[in-house]
Parts: sequence; C-alpha cells; structure tokens
Amino acid sequence: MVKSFEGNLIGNNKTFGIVVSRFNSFITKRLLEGAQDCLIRHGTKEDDIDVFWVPGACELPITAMRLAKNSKYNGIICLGAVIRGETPHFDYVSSESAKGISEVGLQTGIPTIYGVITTETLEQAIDRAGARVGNKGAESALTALEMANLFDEIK
Ligand code: INI
Repeated sequence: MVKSFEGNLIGNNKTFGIVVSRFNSFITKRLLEGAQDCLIRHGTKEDDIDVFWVPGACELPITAMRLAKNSKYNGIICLGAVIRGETPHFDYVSSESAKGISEVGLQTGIPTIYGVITTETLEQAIDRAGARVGNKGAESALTALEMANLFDEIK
C-alpha cells in the first residue's frame, strides 16, 4: 500500500525562530504580525516564538544559519521586503537572500522558510503585507508549521 505523508498545521509543542529585516520596516512589521498571529492561532505558545531583528534582507541567511545550528527550533521563518523602486541593489539583494535562505535549510535540515517580498513598487509590497494579496508573513508561518510537522512524521 502506498503511504502518503503530509504535515498538519498544529503548532502545539513547536518552537519557531523568526528573523526579520528592519529595512522597509513599514512592511516587515506587518509580515511579522502576520507570522506571529498565524503561529499563535495554530497553537504555538508565545514563549515558543523568538524574534530576531537584522538590518536588511542580506543578513537574514547568516542569522537563520546561526539559529538553525543551535537546534532549538522546529522551523525558522525569514521575513523581509526588497522593493525595486530606485535601488540598483535590488537584483543582488533579492537573489543573495533567496539563495542564502535556501542554503540554510539544505545544510542544516531545519525547515527555513523564505518569507521575503520582492516587488517593483511599494504598493505591491503593501498588497502582500496584509492588504489585497494576503500576508506573506502568515503564509510563511503556515509553511513552517506544515514542514515542522512533516519532518516529525519522517523521523
Ligand atoms: N535590504 C532589504 O531588506 N531590502 C531592500 O530593498 C534593500 N535595498 O534595496 O538595498 C536592502 N538593502 C540592505 C541589505 O540587505 C544589507 O542590509 C546591507 O547591504 C548591509 O549588508
């Protein structure tokens, strides 16, 4: 018989680290609210959520790596906002943070979730931070819950 595994979204007895970028904090504060609210609604205790602020999206991977290596967390959620606007750094910042965050998960085996909004405009970022197109922080928290529970089943 085929056995099929899928993580549930129950947050009891799960510990999460959230790394959040201060750059574009107008947006990232909303992503953080969305992520925390989602975890708590799914049963994670406030005391089991630790939040770490970093300067920008480029600092998310190294901080997530540090957390992943201390093995306290069932999942790590990285939150940031990279908005093209006028900045020539957009492509560099967005690709380095995406590659780095993915690398943390691959190297440590701890689900490390990419919750970085990359948009052309501030308005598009607002849309993804709790306005018209949902909240990427909350979506990332759901992904972290599902992956943390799936990995329990694989154990
Ligand atoms: N960091 C962001 O999180 N978002 C951005 O849009 C951004 N831009 O546009 O430059 C950004 N830059 C800072 C970067 O993440 C680092 O903090 C900085 O380069 C120091 O390492």
